[in-house]
Amino acid sequence: MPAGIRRPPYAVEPGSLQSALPPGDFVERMRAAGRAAREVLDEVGAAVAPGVTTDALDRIAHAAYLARGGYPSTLRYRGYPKSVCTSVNEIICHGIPDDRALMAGDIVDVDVTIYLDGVHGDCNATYAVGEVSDDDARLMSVTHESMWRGIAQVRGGAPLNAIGRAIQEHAEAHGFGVVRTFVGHGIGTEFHTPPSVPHFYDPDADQPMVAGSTFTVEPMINAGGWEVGTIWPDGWTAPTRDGSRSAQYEHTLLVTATGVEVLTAWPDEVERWLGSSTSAVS
Ligand code: EYF
Ligand code: CO
Ligand code: CO
Repeated sequence: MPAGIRRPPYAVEPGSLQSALPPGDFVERMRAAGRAAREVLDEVGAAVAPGVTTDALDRIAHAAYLARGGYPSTLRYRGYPKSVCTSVNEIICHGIPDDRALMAGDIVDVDVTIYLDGVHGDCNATYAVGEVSDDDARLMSVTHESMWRGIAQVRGGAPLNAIGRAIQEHAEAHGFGVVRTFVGHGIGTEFHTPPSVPHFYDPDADQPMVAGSTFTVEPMINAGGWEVGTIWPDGWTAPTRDGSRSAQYEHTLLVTATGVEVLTAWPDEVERWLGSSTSAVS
């Protein structure tokens, strides 16, 4: 890790010092982190192909973070050992990159988080490795649609649980299970803060969304049941209980008085999924 890269507190060597944060508006810094995270995700996603190892994807991501002056937020976060999560097939989330080569017909979620100028930007997407089955293609497209239906509920003053209600309704209408154990999260100067953002309808999560706040929406949707199986002995990798495949997409959002700014989406995506009333990175 080059000396000039600012680290989050959990990755600072004991006894070492970092220079003061440069001044800058929080929202502007979140926009820059969101954009950088998305650039890294696109770079890694473009490298997904049969024969490529998830370690190779991790190396591409690591270099891409540093090239933007950012730190890979997951590296050393609660002891996590890599710069991205790569979750293949029945793995729901937090898969650790390794030397296994991806095979045609696999699906792989790549989850990227960058720490840039003192704030985190977090996004992920599931990629087809070569040609995938119609069932897997449907799982991926319904999961992606579900995420956008959830994002469309975001507006200052609206109840937080409107997000999960919209996601669950769409996913279950297609016969899929919505993971409950892992949820979206507040994000900013820290990687994970309140609120927890359930991707299913939680009647207790009815607090109003606050304009100016930033959080993620990152539904994990299983082709079968919603349950998480036993975490692997590595302590991180979370599979589906029934072995069915799982897909995920994630964006970092800024709540506005009238809607949402999707900090990790390109403008054409926002236009396609939300219409022109809300903005994105440009
Ligand atoms: C059993 C961690 C993993 N936590 C969250 C730590 O928000 C994330 N992705 O969008 C996210 C990514 C990672 C992460 C990578 C490592 N962790 C903590 C507790 C349990 C766990 O997995
Ligand atoms: Co993420
Ligand atoms: Co996240």
